[in-house]
Amino acid sequence: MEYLQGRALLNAIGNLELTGAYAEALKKLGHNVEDVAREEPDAALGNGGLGRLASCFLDSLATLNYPAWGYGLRYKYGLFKQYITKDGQEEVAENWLEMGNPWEIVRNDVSYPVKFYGEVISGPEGIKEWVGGEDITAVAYDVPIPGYKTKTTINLRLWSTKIAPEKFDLSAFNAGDHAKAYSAMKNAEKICYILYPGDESLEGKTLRLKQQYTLCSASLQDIIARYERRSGEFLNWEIFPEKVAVQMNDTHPTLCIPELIRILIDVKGLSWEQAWNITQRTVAYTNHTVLPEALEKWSLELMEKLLPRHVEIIKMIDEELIQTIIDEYGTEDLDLLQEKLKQMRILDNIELPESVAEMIAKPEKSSVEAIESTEEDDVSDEETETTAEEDELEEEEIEEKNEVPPIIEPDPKLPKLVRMANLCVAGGYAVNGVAEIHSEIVKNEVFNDFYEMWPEKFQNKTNGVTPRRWIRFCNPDLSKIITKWTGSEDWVVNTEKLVTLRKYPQFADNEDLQSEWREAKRRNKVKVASFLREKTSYIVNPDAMFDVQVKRIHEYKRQLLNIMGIVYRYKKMKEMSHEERKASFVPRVCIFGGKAFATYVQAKRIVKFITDVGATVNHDPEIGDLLKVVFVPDYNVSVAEMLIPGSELSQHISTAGMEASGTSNMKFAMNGCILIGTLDGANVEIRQEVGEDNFFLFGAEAHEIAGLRKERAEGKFVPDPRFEEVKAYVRSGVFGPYNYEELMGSLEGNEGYGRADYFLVGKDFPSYIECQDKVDEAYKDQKRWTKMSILNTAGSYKFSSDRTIHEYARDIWRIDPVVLP
Ligand code: HBZ
Repeated sequence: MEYLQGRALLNAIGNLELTGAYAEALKKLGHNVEDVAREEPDAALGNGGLGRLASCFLDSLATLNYPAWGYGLRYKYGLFKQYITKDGQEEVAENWLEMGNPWEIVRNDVSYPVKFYGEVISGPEGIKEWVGGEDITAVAYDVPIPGYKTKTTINLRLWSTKIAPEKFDLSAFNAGDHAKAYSAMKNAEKICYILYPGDESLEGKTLRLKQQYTLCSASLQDIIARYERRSGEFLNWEIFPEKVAVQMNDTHPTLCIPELIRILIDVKGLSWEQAWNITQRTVAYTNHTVLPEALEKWSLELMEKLLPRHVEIIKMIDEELIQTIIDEYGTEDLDLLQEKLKQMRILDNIELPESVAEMIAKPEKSSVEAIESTEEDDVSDEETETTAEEDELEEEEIEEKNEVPPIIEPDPKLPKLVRMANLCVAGGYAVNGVAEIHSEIVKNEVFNDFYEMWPEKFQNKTNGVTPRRWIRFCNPDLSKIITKWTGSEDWVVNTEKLVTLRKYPQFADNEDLQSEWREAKRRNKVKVASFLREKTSYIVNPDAMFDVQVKRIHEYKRQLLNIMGIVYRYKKMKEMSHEERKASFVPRVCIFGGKAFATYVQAKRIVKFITDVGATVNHDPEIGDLLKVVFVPDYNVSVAEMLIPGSELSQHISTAGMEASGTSNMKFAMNGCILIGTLDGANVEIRQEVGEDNFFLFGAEAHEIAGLRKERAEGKFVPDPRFEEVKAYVRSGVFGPYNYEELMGSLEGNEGYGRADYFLVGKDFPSYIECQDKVDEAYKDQKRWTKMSILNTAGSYKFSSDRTIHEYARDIWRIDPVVLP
């Protein structure tokens, strides 16, 4: 559903090795290539890491000559533009297509019908037909994705929606009812109007479901049409899974599962058994989140209306799953079986199919029957003369012996839901997490019941990023140094070559390399400084340490921990004399960037807080260049390409266990930034690779979190006095008139403010600020810092998306590269 492509120009000419020639040609026309490149708007058809990962994967797929395509939607408006005003964040629609898009080719000859609503009718021989409803057309727009130093160019096929011409209500138009005539047209077009600005939060909207279904239906029809075309007279559905793999990027395209089944049965005439079997061998699922609120659940009622045939199919998959669970656990231990069904079923809060309900409710021979029959056998006339009291007693005894736990009854007060993640796990042949720690959590917590039943399905595929965009093109100065010291440009495709930079003693400690390295970083910092001045009018000193946290604003990512640490630093500075201050602190520019989901109130408060702290600190004459706090507006791929090369310290400080992987951590490490972070997501593996000495670690570990939250809930947590001091300071009003009560209260678990510091900012605060002292110490020794920086680049080789894609190709898709002659 998402591709966060950013700009295409420099990447395209870079991958085609035409940068020099293109720049020359432009020069003759009186233009500078960088200036021209800046005119291109970002293609922001994604929210954050998940969408950017898909774009990095496309670059690697093309570069490595794998036969693969991306499928997505051509949203007219991408991720919103962010403005920072005195009230915090404001959102404005992003009209990226306004000036036209030279990177797409519309394929008017490639279009498919997509249906919504309507009803299912049974034809002869049980053939189902989905009729009536709303019919739209999905048209293909192809975006070529050139690989690096290869002739392979793969395709990103984006669907745009319109009305089928015969569906235009000409008679309404002729009768003067233009509104009616246009409404079908508008309804079709608006499916692709806007990217849902989701990011780990859920909103079950009909339009979003329509988007998801449009993507799945058009893409599968396209894949199947191509399969049929290529099979010619040898069409054989049984080997479809050997030729096709569909990788679902999170649960957003889950409808691929019932849609593939629908096409195979209703259109191609296969049986249920064949279709279900083929689908289960074709589709695989990548999970990107452990947050329960981000696991998609759709209202059954809404789905039944919009996709009646798919709901029938989903119910059949649910029955298949129930049968598998019964086969696995038997009916002996009904408590266990019921628990498994409750956790694992696709349909939530919906009665069991009758056959199953009966099987569970009445074991082989019910105990009631057994008791009654023995009694009947040896009754004598006398014995039948029992009193009414005795009768009652007997009935109770019988009931007690017939102790069958009640079958999970649906709760009429709760909605009936379809759990998309469960559908993905049941329908897919592989399920993967995106970093080692995350994949363990997926197996042992999020999908533990499924893991116990199907351990062979579960895998890890640690994320990666493309070294083309994220070093070679965004950081030409550093690239030249790497090429010089590793002996060739080979590292751009074989990142293992970066390890050469570790060679001792010539390299990481080598004074020439070190000074070249520092100079490149400084030039990049100067660019950042001028960008900050242009966007925020704050003037920063390029000799200060550039300390950066850029990512979507979310409580679990803990921008709040960062800014509370900054407030602590500021307060300490204010308490010191000028001399003391200068001796104690390394000058820092603290840079934030990231978008908050428009209705995520707490995230928006955090943005407001950061900008307020900046407004106070940056104008404080006592502080001067010792501390600056800058919020970069409208963080996007292009801003990242400029900011990351000019950063020195980068923050990845999520509550342990909550960030699936993170991918900017990899980009920062590649560009010689040192990370401060928790043992979360890919941080764990980055630290392993770059070495413990070259990573600033702090905070509670994932396995401790549940215990810490419990302790907290029981009121046993004693906050650090330094944390109390910071909250009191914020409440005192130093940062302006805004009411910070709610924000500070959320860190205390005050009644009414909710979740008792659910993300454990207070708990990790002391170890965080102590770790920041170590950062200052390390930075004072520039030789040591530069060495750490070089070793981060050297140790980042594993985090190329080329490595990740090779692993998907080998372990999940089972495909080989296809090299063009
Ligand atoms: O996917 C991110 C994870 O938070 C991050 O840890 C990981 O590195 C990255 C790639 O695996 N998840 C997202 O970016 N998620 C979304 O952008 C999103 C978009 C729409 C939604 C839900 C989530 O409806």
